[in-house]
Amino acid sequence: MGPPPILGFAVRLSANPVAGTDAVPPWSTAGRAVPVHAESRGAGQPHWSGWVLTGASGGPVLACQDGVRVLLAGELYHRPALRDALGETDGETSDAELLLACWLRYGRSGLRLCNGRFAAVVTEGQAVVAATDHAGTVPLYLRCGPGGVEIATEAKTLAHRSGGRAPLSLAVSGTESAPGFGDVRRVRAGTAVTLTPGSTAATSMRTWLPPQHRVIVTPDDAVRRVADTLGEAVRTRLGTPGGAVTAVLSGGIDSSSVVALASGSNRAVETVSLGTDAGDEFAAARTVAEHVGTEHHEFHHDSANLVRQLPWAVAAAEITDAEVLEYLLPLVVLYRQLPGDSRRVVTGYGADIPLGGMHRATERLHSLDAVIADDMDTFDGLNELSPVLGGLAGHWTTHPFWDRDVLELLTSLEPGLKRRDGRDKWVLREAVRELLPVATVTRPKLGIHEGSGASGMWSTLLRDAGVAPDEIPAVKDAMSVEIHRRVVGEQEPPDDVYFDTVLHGVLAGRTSAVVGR
Ligand code: IOT
Ligand code: MG
Repeated sequence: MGPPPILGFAVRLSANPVAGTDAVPPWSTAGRAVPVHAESRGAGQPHWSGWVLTGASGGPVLACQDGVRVLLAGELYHRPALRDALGETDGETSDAELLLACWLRYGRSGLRLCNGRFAAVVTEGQAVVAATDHAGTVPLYLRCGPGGVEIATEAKTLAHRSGGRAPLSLAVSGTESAPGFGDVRRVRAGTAVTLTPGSTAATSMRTWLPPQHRVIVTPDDAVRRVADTLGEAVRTRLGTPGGAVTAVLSGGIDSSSVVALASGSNRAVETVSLGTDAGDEFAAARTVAEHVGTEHHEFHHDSANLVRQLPWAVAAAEITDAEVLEYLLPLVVLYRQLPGDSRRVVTGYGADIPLGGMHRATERLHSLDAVIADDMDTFDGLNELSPVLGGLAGHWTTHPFWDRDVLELLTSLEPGLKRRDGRDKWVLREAVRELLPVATVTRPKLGIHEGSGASGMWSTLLRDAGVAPDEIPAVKDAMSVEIHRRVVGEQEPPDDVYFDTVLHGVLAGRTSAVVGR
């Protein structure tokens, strides 16, 4: 199994039937667009229209029963347990059908049961519910208007339709305004928003919150729990038995753990690493690939050319945060370079957030936990785990460290299990010690933006254009905002947006702002 049946959607739910079908939305995800159309069956039920993006072939787009309709992009990861709880005996049930069964039994609360990587729309009676998974790993956007409510997995498909309309100043419960648009709202992580077409009134329900408490368990117990929970999360992300899996491997402890656990499931795993003239981690990745026995490939890239692909990263992530874009850019470049399409890709992304891995200089435990709590409070909206990052090259990515059970466990472990014996991410390193070479288990963290030279090269290009060192962060931010305006707001193809043109435009704007002051 490669990608799941549905990768994304842009649908409209309206009180009155909609004539005809709009043009295919300008999404970045590669896939086949299939129209969705479902007429109301009375009782004020909304009409559905719009498009879904399919990866694999076949299958109905909407799951329907007893007046409830479910659209689900992405996938669930605890199907056997969910099937048991629902008394489902049919092993072939699709994830949309499982969510439907869950809804019929538990109502909206059924969303609280789901551990997956998904965005969903459910209609029942007059109500329209837009829901994200626990961590909002499939971004979900909506816009309410007099004609109904539009819901989509890419903001640009809604910006496309706003046609310069004045922003509505409404604050829909459970949503935040999406960067760059007045009237497009992003559904928060772990949230289900209930709306009625034609009305701006909404209610929201949280389906998950990051744990605030910390648990004390013995080191042995913690190590065992991490090994079991992470092993299960990797196993459930590998797709159908025998299917091919690709892992993006840096040779750091996070991605190496995923590779070792994936290979342990009797699975042929292909590992891929990206490096540039400005830096690479090839030797570390090769050590792991040889130890575990994967088919391994290295992708060499020119660092200046890598940075010039920034518009692709902005189009995929739909964010304006330059620091986060530096993390995502090398991955987007790597996904675009992978031969073939429809790969199932596992990553080690996100492990550093609950384990405090980005804060290796933080000496004292009490501040380690403070930064972990802060990172767990602020991830929402950064879209670091968005499927569009790989989806623009036709691949489906999934992130075992942000599995609901793994994330909850790692976040809640007391910080002394994360920093221990002078080592960061101690509990994870111990959990996979037997599976990996000693050099990998003890290897200090190197961020992807450092390892690939992406952030250094972006700075170099700015310095070469005359930007003073203390101005670099502000110029990176301004460039990100301008690229976002063009590729998301105006839906320009990323290849039509030149890095150097944007840079010179930003610098000219800054000069005139200073002169005009
Ligand atoms: P890093 O942890 O270095 O990389 C994330 C994942 O990208 C790795 O686990 C690996 O699967 C893949 N990867 C990294 N480098 C390469 C490479 N050269 N070739 C192939 N694959 C590679 C930033 C970071 O340091 O990435 N990510 C942090 C979180 C950032 C902070 N965000 C936040 N506070 N909201 C992380 O937790 O992964
Ligand atoms: Mg990492």
